[in-house]
Amino acid sequence: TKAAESITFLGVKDEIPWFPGKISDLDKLKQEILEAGADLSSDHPGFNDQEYRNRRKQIAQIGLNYKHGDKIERVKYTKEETMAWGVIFNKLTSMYSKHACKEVNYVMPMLKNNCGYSENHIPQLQDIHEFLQDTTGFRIRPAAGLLTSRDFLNGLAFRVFHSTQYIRHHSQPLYTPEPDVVHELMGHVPLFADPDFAEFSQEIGLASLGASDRDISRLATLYWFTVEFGVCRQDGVRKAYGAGLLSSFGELEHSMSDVPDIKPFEPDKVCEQTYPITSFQPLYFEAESFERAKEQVKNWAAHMDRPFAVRYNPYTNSVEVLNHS
Ligand code: TIH
Ligand code: FE2
Repeated sequence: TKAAESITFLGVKDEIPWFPGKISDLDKLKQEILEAGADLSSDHPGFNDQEYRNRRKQIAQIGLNYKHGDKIERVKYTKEETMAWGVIFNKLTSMYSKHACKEVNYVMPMLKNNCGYSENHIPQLQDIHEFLQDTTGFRIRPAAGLLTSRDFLNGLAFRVFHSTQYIRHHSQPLYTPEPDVVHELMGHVPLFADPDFAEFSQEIGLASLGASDRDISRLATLYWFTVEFGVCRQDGVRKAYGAGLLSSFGELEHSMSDVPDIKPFEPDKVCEQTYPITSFQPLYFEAESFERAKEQVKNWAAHMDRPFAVRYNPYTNSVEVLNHS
């Protein structure tokens, strides 16, 4: 990430970090393809599998070449990859009726009908992109690898979701510490088709534009405890809406048990909470509804240390900067 927090010197605010002003500016974001040691650390199941590592490099190339407006290249997934998907797909969908929020259960049949979701087929990003365009206007961009929190959140301001395209190593389908196509397609995609959730996600994105490093880290934490690991209460019962829960049958079960701590979703507290990234979460925050959570995040963002406000122009897919002093 670029600059430090904005500093006031002789009354002049400067050092506002660069941010994308129009949707095609997202082509300028740097995507890291991490090499072993960074992404595939030695305890990763793919670390010693040279074939797996080459495969990931090959798929990452699609993200590296991608420019705004391109069609997303289709991946010819192997038999082994499709089988791994099928095992997880069946297990997860069998748990959704009981543990997933109602929005996910409403959208799943549409994904089967429109995007080829099935146990025998790994859905393609381009088909999902077209479906989301028709439902909430969300877009998918294939990502070569990890983006910084700032870049990733900035994408959400434009209703753009950066998605990985490779699949987890088949030896450990239950849980993986990094995003993969199962996590994106089972975890994130259903909710990006929900209008309230789409707005909620964009709200976090807009708050991240030109934010200080400190606020970016707070927003990334808010994102973590909602979009990734959020639970909510529906008809008096705890349900999962976080993608990290919906894509991991190990953690989905864990989050619905009485093992973890559950606290109410309050942005002021949530944004300062620390969390582990390679194991099940010991604590989840429970939202009342996406609509309410969106209002809460909006109010929180209004008090951020940022010398301007932004407004999204959906006709031009660009950001208007307001009252910049
Ligand atoms: N742990 C999730 C899974 O096994 O599907 C993946 C991730 C969630 C959040 C970051 S990576
Ligand atoms: Fe995710």
